[in-house]
Amino acid sequence: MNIRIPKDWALPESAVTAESVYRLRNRRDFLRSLGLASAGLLGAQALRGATGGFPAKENELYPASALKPTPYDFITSYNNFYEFGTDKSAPKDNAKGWKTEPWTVELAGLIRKPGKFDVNDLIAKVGGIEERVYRHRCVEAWSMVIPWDGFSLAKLVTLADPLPEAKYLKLSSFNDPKNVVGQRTAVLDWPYVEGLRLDEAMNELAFIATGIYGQPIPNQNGAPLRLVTPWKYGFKGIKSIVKIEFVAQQPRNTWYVMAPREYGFYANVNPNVDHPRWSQASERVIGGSFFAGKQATLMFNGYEKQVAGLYTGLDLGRNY
Ligand SMILES: Nc1nc2c(c(=O)[nH]1)N[C@H]1C(S)=C(S)[C@@H](COP(=O)(O)O)O[C@H]1N2
Ligand SMILES: [Mo]
Repeated sequence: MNIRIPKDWALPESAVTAESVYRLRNRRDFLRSLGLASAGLLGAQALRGATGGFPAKENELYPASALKPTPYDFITSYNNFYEFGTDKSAPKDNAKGWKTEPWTVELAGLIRKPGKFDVNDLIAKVGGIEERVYRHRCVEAWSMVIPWDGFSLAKLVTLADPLPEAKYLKLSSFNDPKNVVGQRTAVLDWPYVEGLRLDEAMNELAFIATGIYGQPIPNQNGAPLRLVTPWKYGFKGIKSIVKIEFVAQQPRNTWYVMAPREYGFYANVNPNVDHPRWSQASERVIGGSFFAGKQATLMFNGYEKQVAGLYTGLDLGRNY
C-alpha cells in the first residue's frame, strides 16, 4: 500500500452531483442519470436489485443531511481492491463482468447455527436493509463519504449465535485466480482476511454493505457484500466476503501479515498515531475541490462517541 499522489482531480467529473443522485429514488431515473439505462448493462446487479431489498430506508442516526456524500463516480472508480489490480482505477475495469450472483456466505466456527447461506436469503433473514451515510478513511490518508445500503453486522452475529468461547470474527474474501486477474500475482496473501473482536462486531456502527446510493453494490466496491467499520482504516472493510468464522484467538489479518510494523489488527483511525512512513493527522478529500486541500482527521474518524468505550485501558499507540 505505497503512497502515491493520485491525480484524482483528473477523474471524469460526474454528470450529476451527489446531492441530485441522492434524491432520485426512482430506479429508472437513477439508472438513466448514470448512463445505465439498459438493464442488461447491469447484469447481476440488476438481478440483485429485484431481491436485495431495495430501496432501503434511511437510518436517521446516519443521514445524508449530516455529511455530504462523495459523488457516485468517485466512489466507484477510485478503489482499493488488490484482487483486481493495485491501481485505484483498475478494479472498475477488471471486475466488470465478474460473477457475484449467485453468492454463498458461510457462517462457521464457535457458533450454534453454522451454515451456508445464499446472500439474498441472508438479507431476508436479518430483516432487510437500511441506508447509512458514513465517513470512509483509508490508511493512505484520503477520505470519502459513502451512502451505504446494508444491515448491521450485529444482526448476523445474532443469527450465528456464538458460543461463549467465541472472542473474534475472522472474515475471508474469495479465492478465484482463474477469473480474477490480481489473484494470479502474489501482491498479497490470498484470500484477503480480516478480523474483529466480537464486541467490535456487535457495536452499532459495524455494518455489512450490499449497496451504495440505493443501488446494488458494484463489483469494484465489494459485491455482493462487504464489511464497513467507519471508525477504522478502510483496509478493515473486507470486500466480497465468502466466510465468517467465529474463533477464540485474534486472527492474523492480511495487511498485518504483509507489513506488521505498518498495519495492525485494530487499525482505528487516529490522528495522533502516525503511520511509520506518513502522518495520519490530515486527509485528502476525494472528489472535493482541488483547491479545498486537506481536512483534519478526527479521532476514530468522528465516531468517538460510539466506539471509544471499546478501547478503555488499551494502549492505542501500541495497538495500532
Ligand atoms: N478483499 C479486499 N478487500 C478490501 C481491499 C482489498 O484489496 N481486497 N482493500 C481495502 C482497502 S485498503 C480499502 S481503503 C477499502 C476500499 O473500499 P472502496 O474501494 O469501496 O472505497 O477496501 C478494503 N477492502
Ligand atoms: Mo485503504
